[in-house]
Amino acid sequence: MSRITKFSCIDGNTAGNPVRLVTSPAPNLFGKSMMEKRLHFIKEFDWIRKGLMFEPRGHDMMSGSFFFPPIDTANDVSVLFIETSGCLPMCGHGLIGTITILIEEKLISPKQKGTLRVETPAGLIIASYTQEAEKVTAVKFTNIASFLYANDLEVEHPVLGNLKVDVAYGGNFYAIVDTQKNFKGIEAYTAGNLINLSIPLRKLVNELQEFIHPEDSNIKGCSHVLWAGKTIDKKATARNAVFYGNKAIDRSPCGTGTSARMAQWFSKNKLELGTAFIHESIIGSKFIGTIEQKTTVGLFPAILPSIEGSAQITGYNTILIDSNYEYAEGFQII
Ligand code: PYC
Repeated sequence: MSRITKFSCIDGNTAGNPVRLVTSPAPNLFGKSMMEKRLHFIKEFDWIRKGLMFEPRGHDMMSGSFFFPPIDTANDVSVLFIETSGCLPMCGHGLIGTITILIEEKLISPKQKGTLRVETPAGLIIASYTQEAEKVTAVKFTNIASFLYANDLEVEHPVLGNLKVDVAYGGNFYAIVDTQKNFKGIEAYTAGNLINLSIPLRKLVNELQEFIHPEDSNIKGCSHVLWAGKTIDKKATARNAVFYGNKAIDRSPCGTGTSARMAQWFSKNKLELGTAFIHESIIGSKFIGTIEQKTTVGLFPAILPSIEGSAQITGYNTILIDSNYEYAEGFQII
């Protein structure tokens, strides 16, 4: 029997990267936290993610979210991130886009205008937004605690040769490749080159050691690769291209990547509390990061980074998933 599910979505874009907010229907998820609800979604409802993110309804970079009433009534909303790469514990560009759409479309009523307490699988995030008339012009959120997890790992990359790599956590684990003898910086490579270089690098890094969040073992594995390079704008602090999933290069500066990068710089005394970290993406779009506070995660010295950026609604989209269609769960060409 064929079952057709009709999803109402609002599409947006944060600094170049897509955000598809599903406004209905949302699956009924069980769990005492968003992490538990995320696990329920992955077990029973992953067909929705695949159908809405991959071709023919999405594309290699597609990214989106669902929103739900908060689990703790002191908060405003809870958010589940869906991407071609899976259900990320946290997604910075996704959160900026989701908040912009929720507020501009009046889909939620914040308890306190201008502030939102958002439950995500990675933890509680406090965000603020500014609005001019109906338009949300900026969203700033204080991310979960971010920290450098491993320093100076050495890998023998099949194309680049010997590379030194740090791994930091900013909501996802990032292998960070700074410009060095065997890596000339992102300006010397195409996006396609960076995808091809990332796939073996991520595999090699994960073979070297395990990456497990000290306070939540559901968060494990180095899923993202952050390649560094020269800034385009002289006012920017740093530039990066983040690889994730099987074929995605983030068009935005990447919120969780920027958080991981700030944690790495902080632990190397390259960035101080309160100093603006203007992070550029592969297309030159920007987020402003700031280290708001020092903290610890398990035995790791850590920071609470804030990320500021803006997003734009690009369209209203009604999407059908017919369970009988051979591409109900989409496809990806690798
Ligand atoms: O902004 O955190 C982010 C993100 C993760 C993957 C793509 N964007």
